[in-house]
Amino acid sequence: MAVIDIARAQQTPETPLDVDAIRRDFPILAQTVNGHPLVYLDSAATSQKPRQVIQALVDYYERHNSNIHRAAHTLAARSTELYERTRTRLAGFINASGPAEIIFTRNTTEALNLVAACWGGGHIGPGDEIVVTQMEHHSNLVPWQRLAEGKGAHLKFVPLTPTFKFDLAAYAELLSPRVKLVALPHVSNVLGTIAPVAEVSRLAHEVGAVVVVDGAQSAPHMPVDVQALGCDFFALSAHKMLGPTGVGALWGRTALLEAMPPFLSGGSMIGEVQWTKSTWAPLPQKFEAGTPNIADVVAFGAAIEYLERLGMERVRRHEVELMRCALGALREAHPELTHYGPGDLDFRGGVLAFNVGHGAVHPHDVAQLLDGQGIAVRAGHHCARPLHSVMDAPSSVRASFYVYNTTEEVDALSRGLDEVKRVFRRVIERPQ
Ligand code: 7TS
Repeated sequence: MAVIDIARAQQTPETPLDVDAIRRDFPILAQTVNGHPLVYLDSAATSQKPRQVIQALVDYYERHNSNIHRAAHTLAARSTELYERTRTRLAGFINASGPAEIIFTRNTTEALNLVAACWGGGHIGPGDEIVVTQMEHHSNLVPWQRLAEGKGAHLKFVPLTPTFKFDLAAYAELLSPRVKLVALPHVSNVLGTIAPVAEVSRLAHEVGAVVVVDGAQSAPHMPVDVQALGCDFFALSAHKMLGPTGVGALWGRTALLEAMPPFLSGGSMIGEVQWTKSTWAPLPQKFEAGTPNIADVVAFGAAIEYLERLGMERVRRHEVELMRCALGALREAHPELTHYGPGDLDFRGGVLAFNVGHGAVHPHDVAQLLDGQGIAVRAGHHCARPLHSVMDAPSSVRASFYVYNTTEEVDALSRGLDEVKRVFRRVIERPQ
């Protein structure tokens, strides 16, 4: 008999998340740090994991562990089925055409490197152009730098508008038949800027370029539909979306993936092997050489299931409300902060980067004082060094929100910044 989840059946995208119930699923949050309740505001670096994901990992090792796609025994069949179930679930989660379009990797970084090596290797030549943005994480910049350097191609950068949005008009100006590839983050890990990917894809396709989306900061936080986005490749990391570390995925269009050579080679990715030559397995095995991270892929399935149960529209709404609350509270109580990122929340994910006293207080000092109050934020360049030159700051403090964060935690951040202001009062008040 089907079990009807009444709470879920009554849930609409407007129903707020039950954050108290969610927090009970995250054992790590129920601790004190430096004598204060932990306030975890670093989910853009990595999210915490619910019991359901941790339990899936334990269950896998206690009951199912075996290598996949090989032996005929029961455990092997079961672990293969569990591993492939995550692929199917992820395909549904991002609306891929089918599970064969999902390639498991170690993380977003590896997924992007796969595209650079296997698509870029065959399609980029001397004089070609690769368009990226000014807000790249290094993972969506360095692989394209290396590809361009190796092939005699050129990188072009889409600028940001003065309000830290993706400059669509400047992007359109950069496009020409020389552009073979456009790579961009769906959501910036520093500014929170949401890029207009559907429009970017449409314009890129008009000049025959493929579009690679770094979805590390969007897939965890908002509904993602790769068909609606119109892109050609989409990369993500499980560890930022309630799943374990060590697993990521690349989605690509079937025709593109089929035409690409393998990334790594060896076991599991072959069709026929002779002494001097081999053929390749069909998708997706062609891109999954060797024994993959089976247990973590299985547990990633539990993370996707958890997010699906919450509903991604509700996740997005929750973060918009937290951002609204945070920007309001901090602007009022802390005029000494410089904020980076769009003020318009329709164009902004749950990422809040700032500096104190125009950067007079070093971000590491801010983070350390906040840590003393149990508040975890990240300080530094957040793997986006060139972007910081556009922000006119060598580094910044970043608070980032997720499903388990509360408005009380936003208040705690504001109180924590009171302490920063108290300690550094003289530095902050010094004329710039
Ligand atoms: N792209 C973006 C936009 C990211 O935010 C990150 C990780 C990556 C790519 C790379 O992901 P990985 O899983 O391959 O490492 N961002 C961060 C961050 O902002 N703080 O720590 C990691």
